[in-house]
Amino acid sequence: MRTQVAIIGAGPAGLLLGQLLSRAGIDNVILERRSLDYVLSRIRAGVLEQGMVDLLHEAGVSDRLEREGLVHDGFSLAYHGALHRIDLKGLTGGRTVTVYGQTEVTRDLVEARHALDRPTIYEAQDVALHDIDGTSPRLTFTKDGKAHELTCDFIAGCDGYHGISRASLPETALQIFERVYPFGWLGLLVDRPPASHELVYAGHERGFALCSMRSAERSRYYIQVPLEERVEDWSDEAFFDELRQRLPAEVAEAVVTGPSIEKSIAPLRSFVAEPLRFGRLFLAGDAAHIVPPTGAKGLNLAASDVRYLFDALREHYRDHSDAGLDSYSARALARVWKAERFSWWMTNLLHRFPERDGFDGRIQETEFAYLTQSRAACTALAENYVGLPY
Ligand code: RFL
Ligand code: PHB
Repeated sequence: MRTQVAIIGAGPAGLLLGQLLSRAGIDNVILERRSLDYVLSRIRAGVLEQGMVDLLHEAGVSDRLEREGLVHDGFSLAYHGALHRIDLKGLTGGRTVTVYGQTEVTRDLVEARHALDRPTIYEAQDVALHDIDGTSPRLTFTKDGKAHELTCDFIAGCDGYHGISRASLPETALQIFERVYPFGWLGLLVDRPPASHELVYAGHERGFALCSMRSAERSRYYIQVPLEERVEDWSDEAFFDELRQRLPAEVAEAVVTGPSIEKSIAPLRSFVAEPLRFGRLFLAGDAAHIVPPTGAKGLNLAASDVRYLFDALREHYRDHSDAGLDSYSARALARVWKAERFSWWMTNLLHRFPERDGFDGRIQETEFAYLTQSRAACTALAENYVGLPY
């Protein structure tokens, strides 16, 4: 088998890159380790920046998003019971975010790929990368017990944090920057109307809590939990009890409980591997970087990487210029690091850190007080939350 761009991973990064390439007439094949059902059932992020919405539009996959996505003009921060609204639209000259689940983005991209009849090989096992330094890199894999080989011009490593692309590189080729946080988020999805029509991010002495949503009838809630916690030990009642204790009274009273349809724990991590290019392999999305979910940036960063990588590949094939490929890593990383900084900052603002002392606590309180009193501070928060320009 031969293609122009071999994409590893059918998450949002791989599917979006595939869609943009296919529409530009650039041949591509996606290899995915999991089954289609598994890919479509993953519950993850929910907030899209305008830049990502625009890119989905350019990729021709925004019809349902435009119908069903909820445009949010602002969100609230709560701290020890006090609520403070961040007017995203007012503070950023009219910019907003759109609440639309990653699961839906993935479904739209899978359907669009199917409509274009482009190949995705699901349940591709033992994917291995070869000759990434040469002009004709190859991937080998097995499918249904049979060995296959895929030759290509370029490999896009869109296979997430636990993928094979980054792991195939010699350790000396990479510089790793990492921060592991001593807690995770326990998330719960429920078919009940959200507690508030906008998101509420709450800092509390019992720990962080977040009220989010997927639609007017489906809510997504998160609470900070210690890393050792097991999801089996959290009944829905215990979850809602803890959630309410961390929210301001008016929000807590509006939480409508119900049986969970999904419940899982995600650890929090900041991570960047540099650079994003090795010969003919390009890393994009979670394969190269992770942010804690507090700033709602993980999915959006996958989209901005894909924006830069797609432009670079199109330039290569259409304009016969490699300038974009040569600058891909530096361009993408410049934006990645700004989102890393913001996500780290917002995580620090709102979480309870077990090892922290009184000084740290006062600094956190003061950071929140400053936000409630300074339009400049809120503007800095808002411009990062809606997404810095590509
Ligand atoms: P993905 O979505 O992880 O997709 C990677 C795909 O690659 C496949 N794969 C392989 N395929 C072939 N061969 C191999 N050896 C392979 N190894 C892996 C995987 O099966 C998968 O299909 O990465 P991508 O496309 O870069 O997209 C990034 C986003 O998914 C991610 O940034 C966000 O979802 C992060 N994230 C969240 N971000 C938010 O902004 N808000 C959230 O609430 C939020 N919650 C989450 C999250 C990530 C989580 N992870 C990674 C476990 C919750 C979780 C649990
Ligand atoms: C979500 O709805 O899953 C969500 C929203 C905002 C975040 C993180 C997750 O910051």
